[in-house]
Order: sequence, then C-alpha cells, then structure tokens
Amino acid sequence: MARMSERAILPQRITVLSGGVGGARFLQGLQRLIQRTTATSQITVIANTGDDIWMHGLKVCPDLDTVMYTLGDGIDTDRGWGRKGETWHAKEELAAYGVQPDWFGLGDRDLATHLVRTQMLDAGYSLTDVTHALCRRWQPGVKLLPMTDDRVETHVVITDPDDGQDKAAHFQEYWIKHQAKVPAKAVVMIGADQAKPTQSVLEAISEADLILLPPSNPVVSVGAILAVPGIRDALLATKAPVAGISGIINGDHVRGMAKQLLEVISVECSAAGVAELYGARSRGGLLDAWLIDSSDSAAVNRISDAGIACQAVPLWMTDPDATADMCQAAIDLAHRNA
Ligand code: FO1
Repeated sequence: MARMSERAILPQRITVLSGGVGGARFLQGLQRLIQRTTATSQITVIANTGDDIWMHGLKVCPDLDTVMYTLGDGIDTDRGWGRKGETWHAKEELAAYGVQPDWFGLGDRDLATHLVRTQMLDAGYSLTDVTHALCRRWQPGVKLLPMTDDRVETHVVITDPDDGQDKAAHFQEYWIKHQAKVPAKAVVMIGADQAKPTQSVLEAISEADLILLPPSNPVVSVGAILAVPGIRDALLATKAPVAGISGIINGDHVRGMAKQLLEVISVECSAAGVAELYGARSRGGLLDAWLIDSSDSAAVNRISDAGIACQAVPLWMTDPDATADMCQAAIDLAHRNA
C-alpha cells in the first residue's frame, strides 16, 4: 500500500465508462475512496445502453438502472440488478395471459421506472433528460449519462437450441433466456453506426482529469460504448489519462459472460488479452494504465511490452473499501505514467 506521501491526490473530474453490475460495484468503491480521502472529486458515468430492450411496450435500460439503483441504495444486492424488496405480480399476470417473453424478470417496483421513462420518452424528452429526472429521486451522487440518446441494441447471433437454426437474439435473450450457454457466432450493436454521442458525453470525456474503464464486460459493455462513433476518437484526443481495471482474473470473468463473448471476437480471455484489445494510448489505443489481479502478475511484462503501464493488485471487489483501494492504485498508476 502506497504511503500517504506517494498517493496521488484524487483528480477533480473523473469520468467512468460503465456497464451494469460490475461497473456499479466499482463506482461504489470510487465513491468510498472520495469519501475517505475527503476529496471533492466529481464523478460522471457514461453508461452502456446497448443492453436496453423494449419489453411489453416499455423501455428498459438495465445498465443505467443498475448504476442508479446501486448508488441510490435501491438495488437488490443479492441479484445485483433490480429493486430490493421486489415483487413479481405483474410478471406473473402477464405469464397467466400467455404473454411472451416470460423469461424477463420484470419486477413490480422496477416497472414504475420503465413507466416513467417510457412516458417521458413519448413526451419527447431525451434519454439523457429522462435519466436526469429519474436520478432526482435516487440521488446516486454521480452524473449519470447514457452513451447516446439514439437507439442502440446489442444482439448476439446464436444457434437456436430449439431448431438448430442461426438467429439474431437480443442480448437479454442470450443472457437471461439462454444464460449464455448456446453457441454465439457474432455480436452486433444494432444502430450503433447511426448513433451519436451526446454533447454531455463528449464534454465528460474532453473535460475529464481522469478516465476509468471499470471491470465491465469489454465486448458488450465498454465495447458497446466504444462502438458509438466519436467516443473512441474523443478518448484518443482527451488530455485525461485513461486507466482500466481488468474484469478477467486468472483467465475467467468474475461474473457475466465475458469469456463467451471474447471468444466470439477471437480475443484471448485474459487480463493481457483485454489490455491488448483496448490497446496502448502511445500506439493509437486507449490505455495509459491497466490494473490486473495479483494472480495474473506474470502478465505484467507482456502488458508493459505492449506499451501500457501495468500493476498487479488484488482486484476482488469484496466490499467498497477493497474496491476503493483498487481505485487508488489505478489513479496512482495513471498519475505516475501520465
Ligand atoms: N438479469 C438476469 O439474469 N435475469 C433477469 O430476469 C433480469 C431482468 C432484469 C430486469 C431489469 C434490469 O434492469 C436488469 C435485469 N437483469 C436480469 C440484468 C441484466 O440482464 C444485466 O444486468 C445487464 O443487461 C447486463 O449487465
């Protein structure tokens, strides 16, 4: 652990590109770090919206809601998504009518969020405005921004186990109905090439003092954010150092389905493989610094040789203080190598 004197002071404006469960847990640790160092840093979250799905006529935004509920203390901590104290009567009633899909966990409390969001979208508000309005209730303590206000949906080309045919399934179907256990052949961000980053997103990148890539899924979470034209270029152009934290430990994802999806895009499922996917800033890529888990310390040289400053530290987000230590290590590493 670095002595106080070696510790970098926390940057003032920190921008985090986040997915859902892993990103939200990371953000809890970053908030804990700011609290315990009594810094006045401000966090802006650019959240993935590729997981979004229209469900029974309502717009559901899993990663925006998971960050909002987690930081607003409304999350069900066992599931990592959805509301604590949830009930499922509406879901049961829809199933009783034989309404499909019946595999999506639509909670009664969560339903209110989707109703408010859909009503506001129908009234002409942008997803950015809607998210801001929802956060007035939840007070997550961060500025929460969708990566774009345009429609982007991640689909996975799978071999349907029912008929052996290849088909494009919405990411949620691949993940929830099939539990990522069916063969996946491609990942496609539908609409990404026509989507635009919002002005708020571009400012959050260009005006940041530090940018963090949390241990979110590099293919469908961070990868979906990077698929929005203009965001990658903004990251290459910003003065802020970019530091990432590996979500792959000892050759496997901590949770989720990164292992399966990295295979789809032919990227090695390792801390080094993901670092090389993001690339070194000095060689046209994104990363100045990359934290890997202590168990992967043998990969430090390979990652450093790829032009990315690398350090091996404990990366298990067992509680906010452990995650805060990871964030401090990432900030120090970025600071030393900026
Ligand atoms: N994940 C599940 O594994 N099963 C579900 O039924 C489920 C429902 C759900 C509803 C709303 C929401 O915001 C998230 C939900 N998630 C569910 C999680 C979601 O699939 C993932 O969190 C992200 O899409 C991937 O990070």
